Amino acid sequence: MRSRFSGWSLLLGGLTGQRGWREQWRAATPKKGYDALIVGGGGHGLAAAYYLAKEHGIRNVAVLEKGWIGGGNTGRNTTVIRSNYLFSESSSLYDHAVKLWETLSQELNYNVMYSPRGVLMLAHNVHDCQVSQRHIHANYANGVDNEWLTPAQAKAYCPPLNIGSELRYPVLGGALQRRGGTARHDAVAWGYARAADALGVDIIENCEVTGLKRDANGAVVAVETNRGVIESRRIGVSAAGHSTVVLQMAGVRLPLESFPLQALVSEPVKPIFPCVVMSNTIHAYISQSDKGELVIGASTDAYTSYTQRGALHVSLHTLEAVCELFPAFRRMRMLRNWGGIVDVTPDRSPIVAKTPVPGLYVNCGWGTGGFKATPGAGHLLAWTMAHDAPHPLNAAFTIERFRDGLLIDEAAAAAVSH
Ligand code: FAD
Ligand code: PYC
Repeated sequence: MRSRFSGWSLLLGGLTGQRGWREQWRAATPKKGYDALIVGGGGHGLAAAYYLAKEHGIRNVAVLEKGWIGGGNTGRNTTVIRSNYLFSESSSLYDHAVKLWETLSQELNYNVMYSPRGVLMLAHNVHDCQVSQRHIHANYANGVDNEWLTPAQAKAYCPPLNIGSELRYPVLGGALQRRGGTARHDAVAWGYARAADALGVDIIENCEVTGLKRDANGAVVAVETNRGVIESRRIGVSAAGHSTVVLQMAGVRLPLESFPLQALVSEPVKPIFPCVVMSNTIHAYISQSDKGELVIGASTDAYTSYTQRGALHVSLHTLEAVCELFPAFRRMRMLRNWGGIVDVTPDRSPIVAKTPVPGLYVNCGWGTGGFKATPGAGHLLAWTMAHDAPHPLNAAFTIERFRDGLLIDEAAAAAVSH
């Protein structure tokens, strides 16, 4: 064990805002070279480093993070976990992650508070009902749980839900994935970071990658950073929201756009909300955290941006929808709101793949839905980097699918309107 800190110091540091454990990460001075580098210290990048060390014996690894670990989308999302996607490629990919979630706390010896409390996706019109049924049948065929609830059954599952006929968008039913749920986002970053560190991985914060160096054959050989040049012939980029910027450093163009996505939390209250409810049609999703806050998310802003904030009217629109669906929450006060930057592909499916540049790999394009994928994305990126070839589960999620027209169109399953 080489771990430089205990779980308690991580937890207390995070909760109290003390910088103690972060100082210790920063103390990890980059070495001249590594067997593998990961650009981006979000959950995906940290998980990839952990699995490289744990499952592939590649331990001379560094994670380079321009800010602090988990400070990107990993620490900004609403933690919805589910695998009820339409196409076989997608539901297999996301279900791989759900299976890893089920034992992740034991795997990392760190409580990530995975809570399979059920994700209920509401239907408000005939189109929604048909799309939901199609997903349910497709999921059933792929061995992924998903079931139809009538309005009365939905109300029984989630008592605060208003199923009255006076609603502008009445609840006509919903698709319930019982294995879906939530987890604690910062614990996921810390759990992977601590476990990777214990296996010898260097986690280097305040280290922004500003360039990618290539040899005469075009292969990557190093990254340029604000802390100097760091050599490696195996580099995985997992820099959600900024993937195009980093890949462009090696001349690789990605079909991605970056959008703000916002969320907010209420004042904490006693347990009142038993599950996760999502409504794509009226742009709201809601759950309750273990601290008691209602966790509420909106749709993406309409414009591209790298600012980690969004327009207020988008959140207000979401709150109107929440108040209509859950009238009991009308008088609650909101504590804080924030935004993240998500990178979105034309087919709303991710890219986890080799790039045309030898030694360079990318994990991106998870859009509004990559938190749920964290263990799976890290696992598959590590596999792809270790074998210089994709795992069967991410074989379809290439960059070339956009050239070849082999899209995996999950716009409806994304569940958050883009
Ligand atoms: P991040 O955590 O963003 O990590 C990428 C890291 O790369 C960042 O820390 C960044 O600082 C770093 N980086 C960038 N450029 C560089 C560079 N040049 N050098 C070094 N480091 C760099 N998904 C769900 O499944 N369920 C949800 O409920 C959900 N809700 C969401 C709600 C909101 C408001 C937002 C914003 C997102 C939501 N998502 C959700 C999406 C999810 O958060 C992301 O898909 C996921 O967290 C991506 O994880 P990551 O580790 O790839 O990215
Ligand atoms: O992908 O389930 C999801 C999601 C919920 C909120 C944002 N994304």
